[in-house]
Formats: sequence, structure tokens, C-alpha cells
Amino acid sequence: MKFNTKTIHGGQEHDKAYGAVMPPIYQTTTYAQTTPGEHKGFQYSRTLNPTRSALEKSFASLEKGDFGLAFGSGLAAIDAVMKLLKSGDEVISTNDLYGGTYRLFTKIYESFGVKFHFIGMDNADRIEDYVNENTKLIWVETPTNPMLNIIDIKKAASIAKKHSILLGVDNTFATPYLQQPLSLGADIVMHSATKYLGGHSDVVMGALVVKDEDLAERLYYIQNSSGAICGPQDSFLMLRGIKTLHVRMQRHCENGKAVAHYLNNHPKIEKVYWPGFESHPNHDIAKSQMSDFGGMVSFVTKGNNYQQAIKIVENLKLFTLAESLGGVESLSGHPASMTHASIPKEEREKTGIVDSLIRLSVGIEDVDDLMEDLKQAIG
Ligand code: P1T
Repeated sequence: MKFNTKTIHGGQEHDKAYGAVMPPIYQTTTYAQTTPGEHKGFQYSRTLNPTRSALEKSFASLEKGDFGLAFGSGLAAIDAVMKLLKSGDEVISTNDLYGGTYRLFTKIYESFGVKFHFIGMDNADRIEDYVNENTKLIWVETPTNPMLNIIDIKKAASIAKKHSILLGVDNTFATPYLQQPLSLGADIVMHSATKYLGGHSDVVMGALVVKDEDLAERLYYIQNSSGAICGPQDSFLMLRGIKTLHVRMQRHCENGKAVAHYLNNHPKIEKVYWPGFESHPNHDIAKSQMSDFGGMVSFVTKGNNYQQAIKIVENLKLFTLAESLGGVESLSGHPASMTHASIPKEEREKTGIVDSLIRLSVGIEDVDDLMEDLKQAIG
């Protein structure tokens, strides 16, 4: 089945009771048993729920994996991965990553004795310099949030395989429409499904997909034991959102490209971060592991002018100033004070998250209206 068919049919079967084309919302906590232990496969909705199961199959199908897991948020999904580790284990992670992930790693898991190495992975060979006998996980976000750095997944996977380390890839920015990390050698693919997968800014959710059965069993055990699942209504909304992922992504990419080029030619803009530019340091890797460059664009104003950056986000009308990304509507963000405020200033600035950096999630509105909005806001 081709990707554009999988978004609609992947892992799905028609409802057995009435043939409903959309999976029904099984708004139930529990299921009748005829005698203790005898039931139709469902006992309690933290463990399994038919609407969530339909969604988990869809996740697995989109990412070319065998097992999907849905969680109450993207961070809950990452938290489940971290619970595979124990005190004394070490993780090598991208240094430019979502602020909340950094906070989870440093404020929660460091205090449980897990050690993190946050490194620039533009040259993925560097990962190997940090490997030792305690290294259990390599965590890669690509493209990174918000600097749009690109990390070579195949190279990271070959290092992970060589040393028997798990490789997890946060595929939130790319989506499986553009990039499928399991096919490039990753062991775990993760999503903040809150973003492009849901696509309508109305559901907070996380996803994991794996191929290996033992790894899947361990993650299902954690999902059930820790309980950070999502509910049936949200699972339904996510399934509905996923059905248009391919058409939305196509337009996100077109509009993102137009906005990136517009900003790049603007005299008041110093630098634009977008992996589609030939001048992007890892443009060739982006071209080889992604089928297009996505709808996220970051930029800094001329002379790193903080006041001007704030004026721009205040002036924008169609681009709503808000956290999050990946919905049909365009959003703007100021990472230093919003999504990445939990990263200390000196750490932030090392990766390029300066006070004048603006991040755009380019939506699927008419591109002419988006250009007009940018034009009036930047002046
Ligand atoms: O918000 P949540 O669903 O828990 O997902 C966390 C997360 C994980 N990974 C990446 C790459 C993310 O971008 C996020 C969430 N990011 C935002 C809310 C944001 O505005 O960047």
C-alpha cells in the first residue's frame, strides 16, 4: 500500500458490529467478562481500548513499523522510552532539541542517575566519541526544533548497531510523509502527534513505533504500568487528522518553501534556517533522507535585533503567536521566551537560539495571504 493510501486505510478494518467506516469511539473504561479471564480481548482501557488500538495500528503502518503505541502527549511517549533505562545508563542526545525534552532529560532523569551527553550531531561521526560501555540510547531529533539542523539517521544507526545501542528518532518535524526513520535503521520512532499527525491543533498526543517484538513488549509493559495513555475521543480525532496528512504535508512544504525564499531575500532578515536551501550545511543529507523539506522555517533579524523580532511577532496577523506547530493554521513563535525557555540562556545561544530568533510553522492557507502578512509585519 502506498503512503497516501495508508493515511486513510493503514492498519484499519471496518467496525465488526455495524460496518462503521470510521472506528467507533469506545468510550468505556471496562469490558464485560463471562467468567473471570474470559473476554473479547479487552479487559480495561488503560491496557487496551479498541479506538486506541485502531490508532496504534495506523501509527505503525505510517512509519513502516510493526508495533505502535499512543500516549497522552509527546513527552509521555519520550518518558516511556526513558523508562527502558536504569541508573548509571548514558544517553547521547542532540543538543538542539525541543525545550521540554531537554527539561525531561535534565530535570527528571538526571536526578534518577541517567547521564546525558548533549552534542552537536551535524557531523554524526561525533556520536561515536561519546560512546562507552554505559551508553544505552542515542536520541536524535531531525530536523531539530527550532534550528532545523539535519542529522544523518543512517550514520547514527550504523554507530548504534555497531555498539548495540538503541537509536530513537523524534520524527515530529518531518512526519512519516517526508521521512521514515525505521527504514533508515532507527529502532524507535517517536512523534509529538499533537503537531502534524493530528494537524488541527486540537489534540495533545504522543506516539512510538518499533519493529522489534521484544522492544515492543517492554514498551507496552511501560505504557500499561505507568499509564500515560490517551483517551478514545482523542484517538478518534487523531485518526481523522491522519487521513489528510499527505495532502496537508504537500501544501505545508510548498508554502514553507515560498516563505523561506521570501525571508531569505528580505533586506531586514539576517539569516533563514530551512533545510531546503543548498547553503544549509546538511542539505544533501536532508535531500537523501527526506522527500521534501517541511513547513518549519526559523529566522533572525538583521543585527540580532530583539526589539524588532518582538515587533514582528506582535504585528503578524495570520501567523498567530502561540506555542506548538504543525496545524493547518500558521503560527509564529519566539523560542527563547516560549518553547525553549527551559534551556539555560548560554546553552540556548550555543545552538543558535538567540533572542531575535523567530520560528514559523507555515500553515496551509493561501500563500499570497501569508506573504502579505509577513510583508506588513516586517515592514
Ligand atoms: O507537546 P508534546 O505533545 O508533549 O510533545 C513534545 C515535543 C516533542 N518533540 C518535539 C520535536 C516537539 O516539538 C514537541 C513539542 N513542541 C512544542 C510544543 C513546540 O512548540 O515546539
